[in-house]
Amino acid sequence: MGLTILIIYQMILGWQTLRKDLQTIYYQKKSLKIHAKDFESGYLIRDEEPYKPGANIFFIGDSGSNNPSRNFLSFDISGFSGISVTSVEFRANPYTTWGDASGLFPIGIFVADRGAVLIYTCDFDQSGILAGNYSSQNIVFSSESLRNELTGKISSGSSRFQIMIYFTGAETNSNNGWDGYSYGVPSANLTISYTD
Ligand SMILES: [Ca+2]
Repeated sequence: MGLTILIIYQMILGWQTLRKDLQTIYYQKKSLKIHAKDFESGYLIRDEEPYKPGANIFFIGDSGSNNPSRNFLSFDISGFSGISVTSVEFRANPYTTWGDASGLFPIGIFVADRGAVLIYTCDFDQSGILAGNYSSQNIVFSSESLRNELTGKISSGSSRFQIMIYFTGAETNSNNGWDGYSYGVPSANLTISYTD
């Protein structure tokens, strides 16, 4: 009797393991990597520089006139409907260092929504939802908030997922010099892990 129960128990265990393996294979995580779109991505400097379409760079820092920059990165998520995002990682690197921006950290990473358009000077004051703060210029960032915002944009059928990024510790270090980090727009990317 005891032996029969043991055999049945082990058969159930075996089936459960098999089922788990099958589930893992069937719902295997997939991932894709998308890069920020030129012409919808770049930087603005307050009261100073208008957006330069096609410049293909962005700059987290302050200017020689002590004005802060803000950066707008646009990702094309059209065609992603129906996927279930399990995680998303935002990366921006490598970078070029200008001056010393150590007093300006952290970097705030926000989700903003301008749509599939060029950047205008008035976008500088656009509001966004804070996805988190990051304390290195070598940005490898993920958060539950970022994932939730991306999920929301995909669910609502939005064609774009847009990130606004700038120093939030201090706007400027008031030293009349450029301090910060510049990046190529294509270096900004999202790795999206999902199931479908
Ligand atoms: Ca400065």
